Amino acid sequence: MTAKADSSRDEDRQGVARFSASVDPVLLKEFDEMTERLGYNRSTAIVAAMRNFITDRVWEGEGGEVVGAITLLYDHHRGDVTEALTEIQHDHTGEITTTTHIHLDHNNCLEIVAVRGETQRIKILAEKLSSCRGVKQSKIAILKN
Ligand code: NI
Repeated sequence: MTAKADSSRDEDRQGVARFSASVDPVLLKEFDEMTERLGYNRSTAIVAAMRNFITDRVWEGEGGEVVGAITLLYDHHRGDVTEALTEIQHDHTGEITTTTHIHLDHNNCLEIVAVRGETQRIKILAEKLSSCRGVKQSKIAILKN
């Protein structure tokens, strides 16, 4: 996936900046289908995505203490994912306040890892958990404490 905004902006209209971007056409098709399904136009959806990106990532660049949750969906039959996730969590007892495990169905598990700690440590933990082989989806929701 590549998304690259270039610097050619047209700010003729008061309060509106225009820009062009290069994206994977398959991604653009998916994006347009989703925006249409949700009843947005492309500009409104891009604005929402930009705001979410800023809100979701602002904590990463600021340092200090953060709090939040790392949510993971995985199939516990796949490889040693359960053991790997447990191992990672045992290496981060200083940052993890609670872990809730929900057996969703025969295969799938949902794990919500509540965290509190220094930005860089949380970033490392979130990266390790979400990139663990066997994790199908992950969502990192971190807030500035
Ligand atoms: Ni389970």
